[in-house]
Amino acid sequence: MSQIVSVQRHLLATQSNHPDATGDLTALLWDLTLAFKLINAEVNKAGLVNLYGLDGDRNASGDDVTKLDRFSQDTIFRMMDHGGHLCCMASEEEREIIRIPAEYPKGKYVLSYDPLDGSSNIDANVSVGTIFAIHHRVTPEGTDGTEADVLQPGSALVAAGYVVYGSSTMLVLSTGDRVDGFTLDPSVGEFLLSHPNIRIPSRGAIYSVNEGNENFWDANTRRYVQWVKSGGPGAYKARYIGSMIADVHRTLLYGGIFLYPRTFRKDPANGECKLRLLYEAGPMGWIVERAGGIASTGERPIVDLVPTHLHERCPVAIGSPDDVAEYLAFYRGER
Ligand code: AHM
Ligand code: MG
Repeated sequence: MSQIVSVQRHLLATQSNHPDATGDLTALLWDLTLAFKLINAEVNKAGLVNLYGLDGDRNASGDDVTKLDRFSQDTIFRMMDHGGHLCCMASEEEREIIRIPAEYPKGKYVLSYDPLDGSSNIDANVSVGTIFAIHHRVTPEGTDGTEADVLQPGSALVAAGYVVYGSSTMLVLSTGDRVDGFTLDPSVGEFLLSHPNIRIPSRGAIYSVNEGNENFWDANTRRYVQWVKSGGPGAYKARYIGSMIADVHRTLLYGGIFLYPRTFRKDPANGECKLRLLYEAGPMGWIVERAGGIASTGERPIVDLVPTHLHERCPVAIGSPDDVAEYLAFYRGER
């Protein structure tokens, strides 16, 4: 029979592979998993306690904020502000960086997160999730963190992961070497290792993109999707949930490609992007790469982008290496 391994045990085992580790990152991740359990409990009972629906506010990117977005944002902040591991935080829901209150010690890490990705779907009971990314600070230890600590590329990540609050709740986590999945056992409130060392299939049979935007894509992306639909790489299915966390999670497990290309709707010259580099594209791309996949903007690896501001967005092509390589060949006009 296979061993039962909790996320805590797994983190300690991972830490022991790094003799120079102080345990700080392990403790930080530990705290985060408690925040995820609290959010999970709330997401599960949302319908019962009237937490569904809008909060009447707009977030830093101009989207409507739902009550569960607010709850998730507050929970992560209240869990992480006083542990002494972080110098500051940044969230999709907050316009500016989130400072650690003056009375608490400032740590050596910085946390960026999307507290509840896909939340526009929540009233229909569609899977939503939390995405998180952890960098080492670049400013002097012991001081307040600044934007410089947050504005780092995916390639400098120390750890990242996401939680899907779904039919079962799952935490997918990497501290760099490999990607592991933990399923929450609600009867004991523990994340248990269920998907050790996840590797993305080299090719899938699913493409995932919002085809409602097709008329506003660049011509090469249109040609690629037409090619897939006409059986180019084989018989492919379309799957699009509209919740990045769920679409990328499926792509990680089953293979295939998830696209959110630039759309040329409002700005015909430059186009516009939907997904945020720091809170969505960067960490999800880094995880998929750690599992053997590719994450590209079309022009370059997503993890190479150095954000110039907190709410920067970028185009996204994420998935199985063979599928994304084909998309990139189309995108560059080589096919
Ligand atoms: P959100 O963070 O406001 O929920 O927006 C991000 C979501 C992603 O989860 C998803 O991939 C994308 O928006 C869907 O966009 P669209 O509705 O344009 O297809
Ligand atoms: Mg989001």
